[in-house]
Amino acid sequence: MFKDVDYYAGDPILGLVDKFFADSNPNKVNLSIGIYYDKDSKLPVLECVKTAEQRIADPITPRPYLPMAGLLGHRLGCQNLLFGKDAPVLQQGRVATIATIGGSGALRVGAEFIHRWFPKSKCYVSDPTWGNHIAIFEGSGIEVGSYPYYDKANSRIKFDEMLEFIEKLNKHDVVLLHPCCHNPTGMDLTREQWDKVLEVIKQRELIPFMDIAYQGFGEDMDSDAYAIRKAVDMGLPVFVSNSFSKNLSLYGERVGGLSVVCPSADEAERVFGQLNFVVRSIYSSPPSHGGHVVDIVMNDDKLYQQWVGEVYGMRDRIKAMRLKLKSVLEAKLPEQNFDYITRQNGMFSFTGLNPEQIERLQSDFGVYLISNSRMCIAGLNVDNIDYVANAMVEVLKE
Ligand code: KET
Repeated sequence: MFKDVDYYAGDPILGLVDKFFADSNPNKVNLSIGIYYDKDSKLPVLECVKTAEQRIADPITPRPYLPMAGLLGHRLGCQNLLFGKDAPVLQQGRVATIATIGGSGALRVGAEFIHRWFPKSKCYVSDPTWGNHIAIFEGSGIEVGSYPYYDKANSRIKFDEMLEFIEKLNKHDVVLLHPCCHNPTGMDLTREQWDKVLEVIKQRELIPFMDIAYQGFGEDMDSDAYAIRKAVDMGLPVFVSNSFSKNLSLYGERVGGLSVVCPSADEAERVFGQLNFVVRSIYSSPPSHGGHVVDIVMNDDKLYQQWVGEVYGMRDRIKAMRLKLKSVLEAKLPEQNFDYITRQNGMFSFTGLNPEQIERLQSDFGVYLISNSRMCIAGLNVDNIDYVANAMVEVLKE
């Protein structure tokens, strides 16, 4: 009966994690998936999350279904974080926000909504982008194309080409953007460049879809949301998918949000209703545990401040690892340029290593990078960084 069902080739990121765990090399280092590990290679449980968990556990309360849109406190937490606490757009009731199953769920619900209400729209993602962007939008029946973004040979953003490409898109086409910590390149637009891109988006009446999965890991919570807030200030309609997987270290709880900024409160109400309908028809309502954690941390001033501090601690450790990796590589291969490592933001470094070099890192050293040459810097620590740097030197020196 299922003989015609194709085998699944596996996911390029999640498949590599399985391979890593099956590897018997005692020195192996996982620099594949975008997960932050602490200085001891452990997945951290944030202190603010521990406090929230204690509040949830004592006393243990019944678990009714949540509303389709999730907990109000979760939704408000997303809004304040993305748009700023006192943002006029929030006071005007122009943002429709639902809690979602991670950033992935937000993207999918947004894509389903777009497919239903803007059936002619195509979606354009950066070349390269997080691979699942393409699968999620195509899975919703949307045609996906890509806009020029990164010049691998010169480790720079192809800004002029990007702008020129976007200028030719059709009304209501979707442009998927990474407001901070671009995945996989780590190379972000400057504020000046954002202003220009958003101006073209406005002129062409395109739909910006901002996917923010690393807020707080770039510069700071507010600066990382620059593109989102600027688009709002310019009066654009905006879709924002946000993830708490990384910045709350709550990967398995699947917490995120989808916000749609609308021209009026009435439109926001309509959109909110249709987002609820999409949710109802896919998974009905989100799970409650992670939602309660988000609600508690985002809406308790003390815990919120503690959280921000903890995110900046993760951010700073990643930045320190970038500096260290760069200095070790420069010392050993002085004729090569490693400036790109500290010019990139967030968890990832796009190393530009070729497929053979990536394969050798894996087979000879147990060092796992994604096949597109992306390295998760958040997997480095003082104990493994010299080993990784030396392995890189070995594959780079030929
Ligand atoms: N957007 C981006 C840009 C992103 O990098 C991820 C996850 C997500 C959305 C999904 O977020 P979540 O809340 O987990 O649904 N990226 C890492 C993990 C993965 O591939 O699933 C990664 O790139 O390694």
